[in-house]
Amino acid sequence: MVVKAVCVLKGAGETSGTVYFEQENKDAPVKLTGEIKGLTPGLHGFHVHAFGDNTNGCISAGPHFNPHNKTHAGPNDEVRHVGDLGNVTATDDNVAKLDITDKIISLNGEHSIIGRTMVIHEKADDLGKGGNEESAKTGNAGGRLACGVIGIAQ
Ligand SMILES: [Cu+2]
Ligand SMILES: [Zn+2]
Repeated sequence: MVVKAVCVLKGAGETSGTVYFEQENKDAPVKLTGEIKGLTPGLHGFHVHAFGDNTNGCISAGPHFNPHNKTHAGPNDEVRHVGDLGNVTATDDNVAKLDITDKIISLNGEHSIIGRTMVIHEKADDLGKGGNEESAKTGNAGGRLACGVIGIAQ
């Protein structure tokens, strides 16, 4: 069983960060901690994308991790992509401190995010409530500022 995972976020610009994941048992929620710096103050979409591929930068990570072919939404919605973790908030010091607990992603089993990519976005995720086609796919979160592959940690 995987208990801890880690992801180092890097991009073409100034945004970078580290995300730590912890799951006490395979049915427990996953706790995310860590921080992302180099963000404009405010909300930024934060998702698990399908592929652990950064060959052409963050774009190679593909769409949101969505093994059940659902529509995009927020982390507290019943129908959502597995990878939909909503937004993180950067404060005036351009840093977002992560404190997320999620019951859908897992470090184990069919919802495992190991080997996939975390992406931090340019803009806020509208959580599927934007009223247009793109909202139901990406939440209109815009460009990919930084990303990293999620790996097993010690
Ligand atoms: Cu994303
Ligand atoms: Zn999504």
